[in-house]
Amino acid sequence: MSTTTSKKLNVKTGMDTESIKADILSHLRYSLATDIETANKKEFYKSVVLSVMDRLHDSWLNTQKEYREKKTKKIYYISMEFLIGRLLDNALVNLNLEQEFRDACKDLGYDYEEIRDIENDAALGNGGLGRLAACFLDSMATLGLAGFGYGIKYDYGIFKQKIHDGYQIERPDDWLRFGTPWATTRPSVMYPVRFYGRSVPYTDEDGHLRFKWENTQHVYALANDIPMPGFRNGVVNNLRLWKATSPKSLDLTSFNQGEYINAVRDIELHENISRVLYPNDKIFVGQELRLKQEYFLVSSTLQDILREYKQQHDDLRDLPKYVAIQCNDTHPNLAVPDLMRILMDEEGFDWETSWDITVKTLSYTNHTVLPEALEKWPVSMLRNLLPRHLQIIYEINKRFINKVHEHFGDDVNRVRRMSIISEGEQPSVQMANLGIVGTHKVNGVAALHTDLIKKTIFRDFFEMYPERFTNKTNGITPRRWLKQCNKPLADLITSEIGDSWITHLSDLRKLDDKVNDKKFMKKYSDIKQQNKERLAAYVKENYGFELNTKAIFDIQIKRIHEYKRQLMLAIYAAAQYNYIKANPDAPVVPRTIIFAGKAAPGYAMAKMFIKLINSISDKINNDPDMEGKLQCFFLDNYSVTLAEQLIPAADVSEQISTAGMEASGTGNMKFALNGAVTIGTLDGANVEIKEEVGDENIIIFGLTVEGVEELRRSGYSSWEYYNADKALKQVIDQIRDGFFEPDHPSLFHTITNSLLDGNDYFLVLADYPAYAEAQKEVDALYSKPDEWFKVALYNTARVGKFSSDRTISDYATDIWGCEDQLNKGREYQGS
Ligand code: CGF
Repeated sequence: MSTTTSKKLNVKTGMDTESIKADILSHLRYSLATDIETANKKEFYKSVVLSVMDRLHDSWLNTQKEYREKKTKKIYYISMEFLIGRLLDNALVNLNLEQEFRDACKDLGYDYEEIRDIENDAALGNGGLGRLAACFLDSMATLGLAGFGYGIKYDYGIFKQKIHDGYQIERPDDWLRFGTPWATTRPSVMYPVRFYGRSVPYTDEDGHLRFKWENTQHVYALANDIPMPGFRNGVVNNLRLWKATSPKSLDLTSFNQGEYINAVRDIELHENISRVLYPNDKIFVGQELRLKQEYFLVSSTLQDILREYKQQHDDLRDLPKYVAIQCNDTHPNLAVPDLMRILMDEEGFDWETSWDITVKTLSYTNHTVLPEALEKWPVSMLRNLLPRHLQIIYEINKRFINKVHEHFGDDVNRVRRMSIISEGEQPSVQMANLGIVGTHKVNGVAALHTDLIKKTIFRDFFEMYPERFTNKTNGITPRRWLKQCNKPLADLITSEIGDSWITHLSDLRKLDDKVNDKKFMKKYSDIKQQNKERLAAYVKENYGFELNTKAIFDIQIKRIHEYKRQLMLAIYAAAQYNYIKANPDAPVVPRTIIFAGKAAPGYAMAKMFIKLINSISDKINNDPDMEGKLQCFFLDNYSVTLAEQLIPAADVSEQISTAGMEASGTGNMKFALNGAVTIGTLDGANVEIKEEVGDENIIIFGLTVEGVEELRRSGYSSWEYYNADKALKQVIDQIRDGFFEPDHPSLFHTITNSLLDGNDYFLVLADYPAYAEAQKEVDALYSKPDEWFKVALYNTARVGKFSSDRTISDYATDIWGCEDQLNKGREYQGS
């Protein structure tokens, strides 16, 4: 199958090595004006990607055409974050062209791995929320759903983290410095996004009171499209990322010198909207630029959706039949008033009709119960920036409060809790409340989390609208998180049970039978060892550290946050150090503890944790008594690409959040799939992982959600725990007294104060004794390799539920009303 797509470039979209080579050479010459003799690696990488794009374009266009012709219901996933990482491997895996491209690179004198490593991660996200969105795009395409991502093309993604003298330093992530060959700019798809102005009442021809949003300022949103191929099914969906551009280009003749400079500066200001991703995870900061970004995303996306809709359908009242819009967290929840505004002010519908369409079309995902993460925009800011929207929000609230009265009677406190507008000194719009009232489905991201939101933060709403609440346990794409990142394991599995698991992850259950197959188990454990060695080589090359590959690789990678309790693992590392020092001849199971993760730049405590981990690491790694027994490292600049190296090499997965605080987690799923044993609390999706793998195959410790509540209620005193556990007390004293930082003995007082005088809100001390016991269980199990690898294999075999294909099928069925699109024969069935 080789068709000529562009005569000028003489590019052929053949699937064989020879035509791929021809295309790479052709792109070097005709797209990049260089040649194989003079090109550098970056240019070679670019022409490789352009050659991949050639092979995607036909399917990309055909997929869209098919959706149009069949009037397929479209799913729009709106998210401020898409943490897509690198795309080359993923595209080649999904196109089934890995070998051909490898061979082509080799024949042209390049090593594929080296070329792949040229690609900057598209790090347009903070963590779980953005990575989830990326996994969902992969699954929607793989399941053949007409699913489109909508986000922002930030010039700067999540900051680059450097460690200097043990401290986190942030550097801009200039990922677009040399452009990205994956994105196609579409000058024909550009929309004005309006801000400021005022809402002006008028009476229409039928005598109805209506409103116009006037005197606005605007910027343009310009579409940049990135193809999202499904796994070997010919489907290519689209991720549309908006870039802010100025309303008009400069007319040089009309400016004198001063005006010219000001005008250029204005362009800068407009374009600032898509300049940088906010690096805050789970903390609401409330800056106007962020609000602008959110509306910029919502407004451009809704304009795009409705323009497309109108090209295919006549009646906007059918919108919910053909369109489902999922808001990823509250960030896109301005879609509620914006869709209302468009339907009423621009399309002339009355309130009731507009409301009916809006609620039925939209749905919203909640990702956290942490109150500090919930968005509350000051009314004053909205009044200035989006006056018409604020007016609509007030009207929504008025009508809603009437309903609350009808439903619950005159319960003033309840009304206050449920109101979309909070009262107080600075009244604000509670975006979660707006999302619940203005959409037809609200979902949590793990069973426990969904139960919690029903019982706690959204309890009143659940009592009023029980049918709106639903659980959709998160998932991960098996393509990236097994097939791609752990090729040796993927190949072994395929050789044993075939490759249907790639799209039907539950088929991995067939591996259950292999636990008694010695030959297989040998191969399985060898692969873990190989992966550890691969990681060691990577860490040596990139960080200069020497990992002990005979040790347990014990890994905690995630954002640095007090509730995730990196501190607990750091205390454990220090306690092990003390133990080895005090018992130099005692046998120990060697451990290599690895941390990675970024702290929000303004989160002082999290940044102090990083420094502490580095100080403890220095102490351990520089002490000859620890050799062969204990190591501890903090790897800087955690990214999707680094995760792809770390996860396949992990023996132990640290999932140790305070129960009730981690909504789901998705790293926990990736580790388990790759055969790491979880040490964790009964929090988030750990609960469901335990159900799937079996109690014997996961190491659970510590307080449950109820235990946490009970302990807090009955009067927790961290001092008691401190005094009761000698090893724990010793470490806390050392941290407090400067043992790990002799030149600045009081450096870590903020940490020890929060643990003791601050009464340890995250219950590190309360859980520590159980954690230390659980770590002993890890040691004991690891000392019996046969047992260990059985447990590991049960993890690989039994976590099929956590495929994002399952998650997306659940959304399609229960929220988006497009289950008919599933299993349309487009999906890959395995060879
Ligand atoms: O979303 C998170 C993640 N850290 O971004 N929250 N947010 N926002 C949760 O904390 C995780 O538990 C969850 O897995 C993830 C995706 O739903």
